[in-house]
Amino acid sequence: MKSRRMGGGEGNVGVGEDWSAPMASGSENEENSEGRSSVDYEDSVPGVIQQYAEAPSEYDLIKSDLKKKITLQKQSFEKRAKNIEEVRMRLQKYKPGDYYLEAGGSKKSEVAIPEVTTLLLVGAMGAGKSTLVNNLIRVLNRKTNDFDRAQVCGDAGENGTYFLNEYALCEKSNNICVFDSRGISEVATQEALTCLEDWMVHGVRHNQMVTRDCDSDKVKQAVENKGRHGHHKLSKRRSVNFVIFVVNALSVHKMYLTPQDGDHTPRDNLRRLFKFPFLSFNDARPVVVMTHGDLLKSDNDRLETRIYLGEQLGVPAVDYIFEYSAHTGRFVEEGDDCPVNDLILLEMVEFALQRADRNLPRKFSTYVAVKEWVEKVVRSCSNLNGKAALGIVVLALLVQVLFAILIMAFRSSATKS
Ligand SMILES: Nc1nc2c(ncn2[C@@H]2O[C@H](COP(=O)(O)OP(=O)(O)OP(=O)(O)O)[C@@H](O)[C@H]2O)c(=O)[nH]1
Ligand SMILES: [Mg+2]
Repeated sequence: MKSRRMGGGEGNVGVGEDWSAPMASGSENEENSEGRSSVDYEDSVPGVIQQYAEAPSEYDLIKSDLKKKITLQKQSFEKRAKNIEEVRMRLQKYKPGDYYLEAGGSKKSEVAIPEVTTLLLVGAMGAGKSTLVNNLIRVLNRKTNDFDRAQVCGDAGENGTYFLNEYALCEKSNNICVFDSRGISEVATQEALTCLEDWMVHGVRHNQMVTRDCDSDKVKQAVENKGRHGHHKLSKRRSVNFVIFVVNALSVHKMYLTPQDGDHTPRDNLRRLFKFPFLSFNDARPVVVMTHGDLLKSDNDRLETRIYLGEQLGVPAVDYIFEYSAHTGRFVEEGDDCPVNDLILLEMVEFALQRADRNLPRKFSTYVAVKEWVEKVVRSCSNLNGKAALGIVVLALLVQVLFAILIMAFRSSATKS
């Protein structure tokens, strides 16, 4: 019986992870609390082990439950596919901040709502990021041709994306944009992480070139020649509001089949990339899109791969991983479209927008900053006694009142002029 440990507990982003060193591979022969490995235990109590071997393990039960849930979810998508138009309309009418939920005493007016909600695509080379952009544009705008905006690389994975590219998802409203990015290879992880950190902290720009130290001189020269116009300096810098993590099901399936003593570097790099803290917004980790599932042999292979991916990334396989088979051609012929696949894409976008809006940063407000400072002073005065405390509290309150008056005066003079 194939028995693997569940990796759900490893999903805490940033908690105890070392970003500079490759992660240790998961060990199935870990020692138990008594210092004995499970193999020793099996040798010493054969009767007990026989019983356990016959009963389904906890892992197998969880896995079969997940398989059931994924199958039910698939049926639900099939049923809801006829209402795809409703979801499409919702997304077309969407405005940044629509899904914001008030919490922690902050009102919507205190939140920095962006002009456009920006989603960043992150994933390995050839994972299907550019194809996903094209499919999103096709589905959201109901296009049957003229939707291949992003340059898709050839089957050999060459000539991929070397520039950050911004695409408006809804042509009419232009309230959601997606950034296609350069794929991340297995060997350049540390450098790629630094680049990602820069995008997540400082924002992204259309046409921004992405070269890496590990690129050959020939590649660097070619990319620099392509980007000679320097157009990106004229483009607006967008803060990333949420991340869509794109994974190729075939490569995950290969990781799944790798024997325990095999090379786990690709799996460790994938986990390391996904758990890179800068990709998360508070506790919200990137939404995962699993592509290329159509190339797996059987439905069971797809299910097992998705469950394994959820386990490795530490996200729920049912609700957090959106599995879709890309439409890879330039035209969609009559009967060639698949509403279930399309609905999966739309719901994935809605999922990303909800998380983007719920994690919007608060606006920087001088008044709020002064108010917080006054509160801090008042709190620290509780240790003092008598006149000194009273004096400091009165002074702090006076500063706050003075600030409020100054702000009001400034606003009224601004409206007059
Ligand atoms: N069968 C199948 N092929 C796909 C799918 N998604 C993408 N492809 C193909 O995979 C290849 C790579 O796709 P791209 O979209 O260029 O991949 P990428 O992630 O943008 O690659 P880089 O720009 O190099 O990082 C192309 O030949 C696509 O047609 C899918 O779901 N199923
Ligand atoms: Mg690409």
